[in-house]
Amino acid sequence: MEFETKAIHIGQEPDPTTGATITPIYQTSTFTQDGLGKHKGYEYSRTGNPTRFALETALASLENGKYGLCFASGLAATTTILCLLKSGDEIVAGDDLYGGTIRLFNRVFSNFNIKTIYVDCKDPKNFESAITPKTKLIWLETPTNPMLRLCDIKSIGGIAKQKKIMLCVDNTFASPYFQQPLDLGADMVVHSTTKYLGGHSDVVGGAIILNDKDIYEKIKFYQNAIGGTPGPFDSWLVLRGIKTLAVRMKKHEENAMKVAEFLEKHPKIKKVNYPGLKSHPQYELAKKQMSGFGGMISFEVNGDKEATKKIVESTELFALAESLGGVESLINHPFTMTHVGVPAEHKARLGIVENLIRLSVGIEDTNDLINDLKKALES
Ligand code: P1T
Repeated sequence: MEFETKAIHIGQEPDPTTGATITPIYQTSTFTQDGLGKHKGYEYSRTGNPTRFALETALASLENGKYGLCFASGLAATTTILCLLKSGDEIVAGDDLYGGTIRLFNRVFSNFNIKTIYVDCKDPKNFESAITPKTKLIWLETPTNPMLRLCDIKSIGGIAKQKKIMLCVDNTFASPYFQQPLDLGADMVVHSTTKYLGGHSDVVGGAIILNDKDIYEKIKFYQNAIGGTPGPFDSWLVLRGIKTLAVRMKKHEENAMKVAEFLEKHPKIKKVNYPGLKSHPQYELAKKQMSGFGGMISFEVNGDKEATKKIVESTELFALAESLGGVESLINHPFTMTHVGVPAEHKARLGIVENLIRLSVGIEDTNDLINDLKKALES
């Protein structure tokens, strides 16, 4: 079955009790049992809920995975994976990650004596060199937030397998429509479903998809034991979102490509980061491991913080907001917004400078978006 069909049908068969074509929102915290030890598969909604289960099943199929597990946010999903580790263990992570993920590694899990070593994510050899006998997990995002760099999943997956270390890929930026990390050798995929999967900026959620039964059993235990699960309505919103993921991603990409080309030619722009541009240093890798380049762009403006501030405050269609992946276009200043908590030297090393702007290109009319940016750049 092809991606578009799976997104609409897998896990979403007509409701067995009523025939409802669309998966109902089972807005209940608990399930009445027929007798002691006799129930219809559900007991309590933290442990399991039919609307959430439909979403978990659908997401597993979209990532070509056997198992899916959903969470109340992307960070709740990440937290649950990190609970597989023990005090003294180490994580080797790509250096360019969502600021909240870095905050979780540096300021929460470090308190439990779990150390994260960040490496330049562009070269797989850097992951290999940083591995020690204590390394239990390799963590990466690709494309990265906000620099749009790539990590070679297949090569890093080979290193992880050889060293018997788990590899987790945050696939939020590409979405499963453009990239399927499990097929490239990752052990786990994590998503902020808040983004492209939900697709409408109206829900916060997360997911983990994987193939290994033992790791699945452990994470499922932690999902219930820790309790960072999404409610039925939030699960339903993401389920509705993924039905149109394929058509949305095509338009996000079409718009982003044209916006990136426009920005690259503009005299006020110093540098554009978009994996679909031939000028991107990892363009060949992008073509190899992704089936499309996505809707995220970042760029450096010629000029100082004030010039940058003026641009992000002048767009009318691009809303100045955190988050990404919704149908509407957003503009973000990583230095003071999404990546504000990243230590200064870490930001400097990555190039998260004061004149860096990030765009989540929506699915509005292409020319309207370009005109909006043109006006803001000339303001
Ligand atoms: O916000 P939440 O659903 O908890 O997801 C966290 C997260 C995880 N991974 C990536 C790649 C992300 O981009 C995010 C959240 N990012 C933003 C809010 C942002 O504006 O970049």
